[in-house]
Formats: sequence, C-alpha cells, structure tokens
Amino acid sequence: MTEAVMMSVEALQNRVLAIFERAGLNKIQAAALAHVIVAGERDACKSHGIYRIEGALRTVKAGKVKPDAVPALAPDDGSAIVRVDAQGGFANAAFELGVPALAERATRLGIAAMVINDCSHFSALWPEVEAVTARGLAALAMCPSYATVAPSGGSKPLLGTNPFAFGWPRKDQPPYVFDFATSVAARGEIELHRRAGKQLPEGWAIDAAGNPTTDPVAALEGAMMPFGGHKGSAIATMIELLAGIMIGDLTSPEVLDYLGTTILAPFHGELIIAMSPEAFAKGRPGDPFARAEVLFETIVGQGARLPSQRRFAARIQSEAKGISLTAAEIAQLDALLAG
Ligand code: NDP
Ligand code: PYC
Repeated sequence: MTEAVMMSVEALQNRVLAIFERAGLNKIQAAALAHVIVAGERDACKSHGIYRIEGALRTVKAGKVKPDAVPALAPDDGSAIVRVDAQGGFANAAFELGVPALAERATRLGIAAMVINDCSHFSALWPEVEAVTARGLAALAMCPSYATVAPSGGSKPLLGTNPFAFGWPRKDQPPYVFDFATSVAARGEIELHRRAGKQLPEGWAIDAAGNPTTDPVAALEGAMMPFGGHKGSAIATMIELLAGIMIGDLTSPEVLDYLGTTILAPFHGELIIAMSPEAFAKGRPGDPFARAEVLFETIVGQGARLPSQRRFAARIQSEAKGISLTAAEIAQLDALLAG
C-alpha cells in the first residue's frame, strides 16, 4: 500500500517548473508546460498529469522538440485566421502567445481560428478551451497525434487518438467543457494500465494480429479502437483533415513516420476555433447564454452530470487540500529534479 502525500498546487507548480528549467527549457516553454501538467494533476486527469514529464524530457533529449523555441505570432492580415509558428517548441507556449489575438478577432468578427504549426503536443486540450471561454467565447480545439488507432472496420494503426474539445462560457460558474480522445480511451490510459499491471476493459484495443486484447502491452503494439465505431472514426478523420492537411501540417501517419516511435511527444499542428455566441445570435430571440443555462439545467435535472463536473470538483478539492500524490510519484519528481 503506497501512502498518499499531499502537495499544494503551488508547490507542485514550482517543482515541475524547476524540473523543466533544469532540463534546459527556456522560461516560456517551461512555464507553459508546468501549467498544463500541474493543471492535469490538480483536476485528477492523471493521463496528462505529471507522468507526462518524462516523455517531454525524452522528446527534448531526442532532439524532436526545441527547448529554447520562441513562438512567433504572424502580423494581423485582416483575416479571421491567427497564425502562430511554434518554431519547433511545445504547442502550449504558442497557444499562450496567440490566445489574446484569437479572442480579439473572434469578438470583433464573430468567429476566428488560431492555427499553430510546427509544435510538439502531448497535453490535454481543456486548458486551452477554458482559456477561450474565460474571454466570453465558445471554443473548439483539435489536433492529430500519431498513428495508433485503426479506422472502424480496419485492423492497422492509422489515425491518431486525436483529441477534440469544446467549451461554452457560463456566467458565475465554470464553463461547459468536454474534452476527449476520439479513440475509446486516451493512449495515456493504456500506458497507466500497463504501469499498474492492470488489464484493459474489453473493446479498447486489438493486438498486432488484429485480435481483440485486454493486455496493455499487446494493445500498445497493436492498435487502439475509435470510440463509437464508425462515428469516432469519422471524427478522427475530420481532425486529420482540418488540423493536419488543411493547416498544412502533419497527419498522424506522417507524424509516426517522422518520429519512428510513439514514446516521444508527437509533432504536428493544432486548430482552435473561437466563436462569439452574441454575434451568432444577433437579431434572434432570446439571450444565448440564458438559453444554454436552461439546457444545462434540464440535463442535470434528469440526474445526468455535465462533462468536466468531476474535474471541477477535483480542482476545488486540490486547491483546498492539496494534490494527492503517491510516494512513488514524489520519488520520481525528486529524481527528475536531481537530473
Ligand atoms: P474521458 O473519457 O476521461 O473524458 C472525456 C470527457 O467526458 C471529459 O470531458 C469528461 O469529464 C466527460 N465525461 C466522462 N464521464 C462522463 C459522464 N458520465 N457524464 C458526462 N460527462 C462525462 O477522456 P479521454 O480519456 O478520452 O481523454 C483524456 C484526455 O486526453 C483529454 O483531456 C484529451 O485532450 C487528452 N488527449 C490528448 C491527446 C494529444 O494528442 N494531445 C490525445 C488524446 C487524448 P470529466 O473530466 O469531468 O470526467
Ligand atoms: O493520450 O492518446 C494520448 C496522447 C497522445 C499524445 C498525447 N496524448
């Protein structure tokens, strides 16, 4: 039985930041990574929390991401597209640079999109859609990954676990947010099952011969399944098209060709779309935010929960009492800090 250790959000933030700075990341890269990783741990999203530090550092060591990259925002060309070149660094620093321009243009034009190119991306998308909803806008975010998921009806890895997130701003309470892999589960969940020596639920994966498997090792060597059969497969394909091909960046199979492995963070682009509900609803009856509240109340009124409710509850708990980490996790953080 491993004993839990409580650590404040701030203390974990400082520790993760120090690990990245010690590993040679510049301040903007280190701060942006520490922010999303600690947010994942704080919100009980273990698949994109501190266990991802090692993968990020491995990617730096392998020379597949630039630790000192300074992202560049393209000048405003009057269009609705905000372009950020991550310059080979992590997506998170590029996102932070571009989000004020994205919000300004979406507020002014009604809709705007941010294209991030040439980035390494391993994180959850909800911190990004939450940054947009905090500015009073609805948001969609998506990106490819690397070829690890078989298309519905197929048997070989081709699509990525391609995350897809949506956010809707709410007054005086956390936004409505969902954020999911378009595979049955994130690949990080399979890795966590492998580390814990646990079998996978049925239906998550097939082995290299195309047979269903609950063994996480066989799943990592074989292929994951899209969520919802042909429906998840089609959404994952849409993400390859919009956030890969349309933005002139790599698709999941191209990412795997480029990296040659799935133990490094994938390198590709990302697409974030911001929309002003007031602008879209202009001249139509009813306040869109008030109407959305009626919908949310009706969902909850049936006994269902809203997506992200579990996460927001974990956040309140972590902020009040600290984040619960195992002794093994603390030892891992100490080892990473010692280099
Ligand atoms: P989950 O299946 O755990 O959750 C998906 C969403 O559904 C969450 O918003 C969750 O809210 C919500 N949800 C879960 N159960 C319910 C329920 N009973 N009722 C209503 N809503 C519910 O996520 P995944 O494993 O698919 O993905 C985890 C993370 O992995 C995501 O953050 C994603 O961005 C990330 N990812 C990143 C990739 C990358 O390449 N960068 C690739 C793939 C995934 P809640 O959190 O509150 O439970
Ligand atoms: O959990 O599927 C995943 C994932 C892939 C890249 C980053 N996260």
